[in-house]
Amino acid sequence: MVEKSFLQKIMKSPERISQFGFNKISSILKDAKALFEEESLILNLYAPDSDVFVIGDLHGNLESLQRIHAIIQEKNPKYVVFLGDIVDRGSYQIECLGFVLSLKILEPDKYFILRGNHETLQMNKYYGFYQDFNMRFGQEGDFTEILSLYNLLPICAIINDSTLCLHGGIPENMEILDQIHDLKQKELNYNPSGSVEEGIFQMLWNDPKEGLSGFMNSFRGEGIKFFGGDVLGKFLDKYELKSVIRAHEVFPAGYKWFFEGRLLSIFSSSNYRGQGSNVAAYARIEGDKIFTEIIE
Ligand SMILES: [Mn+2]
Repeated sequence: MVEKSFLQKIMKSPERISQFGFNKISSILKDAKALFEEESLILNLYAPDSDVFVIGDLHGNLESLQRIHAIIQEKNPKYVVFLGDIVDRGSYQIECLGFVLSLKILEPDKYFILRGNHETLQMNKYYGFYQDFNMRFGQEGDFTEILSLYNLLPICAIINDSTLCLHGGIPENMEILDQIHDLKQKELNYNPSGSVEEGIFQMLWNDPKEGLSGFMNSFRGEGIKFFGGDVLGKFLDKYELKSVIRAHEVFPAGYKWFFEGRLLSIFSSSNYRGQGSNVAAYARIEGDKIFTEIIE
């Protein structure tokens, strides 16, 4: 077990995390994995009388994460759900991952971390976390410990039996929530059409598109789809849900509503495409209602 005082030190000065060496990171990963092993791929969280915060992509933006943390300290929601894409791209990737995992270990019943499309080896090799990690920890670093953590992360969370939270969107495989209900872990290396893996893959990658009926191929790559309001409606009806909160796309205001308020897209890393390009936002759930909050 990693000492609480060490986790608190990381929360206080996360920029120092890689100075402590990989052994310390490894002990954090181990403790976090023990917690994720207890969670299913679908989380069910109930907080009818208090707030739930939902946080979008961070992509190594430590400043945004620290601002969010200050707001959490002040407002004290019952649960905080991160929608994934903690790493890649930004300057403080291992710092953000270490910070978020420290939150989880210190308060496991308050903080929940879902998997994003960047919580995979392929994306980390393409967008920098793999190289950044190896540069910082050299020979002693073992990236497989990061990958095994990814495979334990939940895919979605249902808040108050009403709001589905996930990174990307609705998959073509409408049975997916029934199929993954009792699963605790899933490697995402193989995704033939119609499989559970393909369904999860699309939940991490798909994007909403106004005016579209059904699904259509996305420019993002093979197997990735846009989904329209009609299929979102079918999915919500099937599982008796009211709305979706997702991340995965940046908007200047930090958020965007789709499909007459049935889907909210949020992004929690500010200045993602350079200074002034976007503000960061998060979602606040109160019962079955969703509000957007700006971080700065
Ligand atoms: Mn993403």
